[in-house]
Amino acid sequence: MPVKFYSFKQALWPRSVRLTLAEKNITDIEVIEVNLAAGENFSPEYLRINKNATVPTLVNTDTKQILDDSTAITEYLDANYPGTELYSTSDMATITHWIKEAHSIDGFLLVFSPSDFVELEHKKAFVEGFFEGRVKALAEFIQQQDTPFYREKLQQTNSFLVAYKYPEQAQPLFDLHRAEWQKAELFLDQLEDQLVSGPYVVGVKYTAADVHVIPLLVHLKSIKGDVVFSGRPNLQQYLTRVSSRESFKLVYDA
Ligand SMILES: N[C@@H](CCC(=O)N[C@@H](CS)C(=O)NCC(=O)O)C(=O)O
Repeated sequence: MPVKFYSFKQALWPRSVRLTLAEKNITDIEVIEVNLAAGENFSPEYLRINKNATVPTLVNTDTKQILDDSTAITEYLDANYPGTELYSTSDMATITHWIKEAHSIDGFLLVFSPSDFVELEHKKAFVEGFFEGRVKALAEFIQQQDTPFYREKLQQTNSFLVAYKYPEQAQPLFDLHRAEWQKAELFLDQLEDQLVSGPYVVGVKYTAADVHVIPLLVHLKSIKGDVVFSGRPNLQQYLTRVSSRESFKLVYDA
């Protein structure tokens, strides 16, 4: 298959692409798992197709086209494959607005940092386990090729690990987490208002805005639990509604 989709099942933004594939019933794309926990995204081979070392990436080996961002990929898939239209021109401005809003929240920071000592204890084993393979991979790649990018990634990873190892030094990470969570709460409040007219983000039609908002919503719920829905009944109903779709089941139950 000439089109290859580099993904990681547990990661946030590849899920927008996976929802798109499912909604449009696209099956002739090869899915390649890039294990972020093992630092596979930092390999020199992967950096050649995605200099940011992120998933998702879409590569068309026939045309040599490479897309290294989930928004660009969902746009491309919608424009180039038949099936349900996810970007309707009449709603484009609203769709683009909600996609941008969803991507302005730092899902990486929220999942890997704690907001306080209780969360720190709660997340410690998971974060240390996830980062272990990443640190090992980065150290190995640095030996092969000592680049500022690798050094920066290693330093960033270590700054998280230091906070878990020495909680008395964790306050700066608590502050970063709380500021980001405040931003996320604002996003959730705005989405709650937007969903008054529902049933989907942009109105009566399920669009690319849903394809990007849903993974963020599920991600935030997995980090913070039902507090995400506290005082936000529209959001709760929305998630119940979209989770009954086949695309959601394919992405989240598989
Ligand atoms: N703007 C990018 C963001 C992609 C992104 O941040 N992906 C995360 C996973 S959800 C990643 O690959 N992180 C790399 C890492 O953990 O080192 C997009 O929408 O594709």
